[in-house]
Amino acid sequence: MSASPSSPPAKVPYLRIATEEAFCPKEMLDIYRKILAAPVVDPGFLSLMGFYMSSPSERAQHIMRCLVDLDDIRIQHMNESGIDVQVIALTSPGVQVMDTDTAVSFARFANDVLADGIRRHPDRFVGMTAFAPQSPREAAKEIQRGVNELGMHAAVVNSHTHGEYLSDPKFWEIFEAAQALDVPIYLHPNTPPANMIGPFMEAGLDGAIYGFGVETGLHALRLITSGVFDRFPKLQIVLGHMGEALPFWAYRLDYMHAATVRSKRYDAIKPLKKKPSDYLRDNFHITCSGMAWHKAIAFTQDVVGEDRVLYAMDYPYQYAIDEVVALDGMDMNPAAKKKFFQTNAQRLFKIPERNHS
Ligand code: 1DF
Ligand code: MN
Repeated sequence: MSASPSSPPAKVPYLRIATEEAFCPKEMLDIYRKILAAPVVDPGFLSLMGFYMSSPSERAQHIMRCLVDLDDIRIQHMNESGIDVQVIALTSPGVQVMDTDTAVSFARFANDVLADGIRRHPDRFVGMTAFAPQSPREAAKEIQRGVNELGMHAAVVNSHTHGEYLSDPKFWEIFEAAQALDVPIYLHPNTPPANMIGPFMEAGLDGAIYGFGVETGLHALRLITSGVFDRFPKLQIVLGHMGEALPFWAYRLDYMHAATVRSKRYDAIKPLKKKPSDYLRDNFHITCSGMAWHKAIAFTQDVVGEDRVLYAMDYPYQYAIDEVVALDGMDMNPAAKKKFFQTNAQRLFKIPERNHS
């Protein structure tokens, strides 16, 4: 399957840095197979990876081939789609569906595999470190190792872990580590947890079409309302998929948050130092993964500022050369377009000059 372009991407006066790109060590598939064969399986995981790992469809087979490759296939696709640099993360749900011990050790293994790939292609790949929220202490240590020893430029988490959200203070040493290292955390989607997924599944809406966005937007909002950013004011969270729709919600979130605080309706909705939308502007960066849509990009730039909106392809799940061409052609001033494709990513992920291909 190829992303048949109407015309190939042209030479452009900016680098194209794609910031939500996935990989999967083939060893992770062995662990996933065991989890999928257990008597009780998380329904979202079964729906997502149960599908990709067993479907004979051309799309699933193609995605599986691309996911496990950190060499020729990936570089060829990057060349064909005009992507100069991929910022790569362990694919969702990563280690978060594993038991604690397996998750802790496999996060290390996966980070080593990615670091090896980056060593082979230092001009083309930038890495995010995976970690196991199941053990916040080990997670913080692995983020430190990933950044300090493996040269990773961010950390990645795939939304909930066994139904738990990082708004719970028991996870906050993860944020403490990221803030201290000055690396962003990419809050990537996962399928909704078991106690939420039913009505999504029966309608076939639990995956990337909608359930991902509802689950991950909820997670980001929980971070805001729980006071994570009052406690860690420098922390930067990256959201894909145009901010999982939160920019569109900004006005109502501000109004209803203030009204709810005033009426003391919920213990969980407490006064914050700033409005919810202020945290979106100060503590989030937003990528357009899966949303190659100029109007949505322009709206988001308007809400959070053009320094905080970045390009992402979501390779290999949305390997679409036409979308690169469409985004190159956006009616956006050249300075803003270069920020979007290149310089915002270079600044946020601290991508060095050597990555210029
Ligand atoms: C899908 C989409 C799968 C995204 C992903 O990881 C993923 C999909 C398993 O289409 O099933 O990262 N995405 O971010 O949109
Ligand atoms: Mn993705």
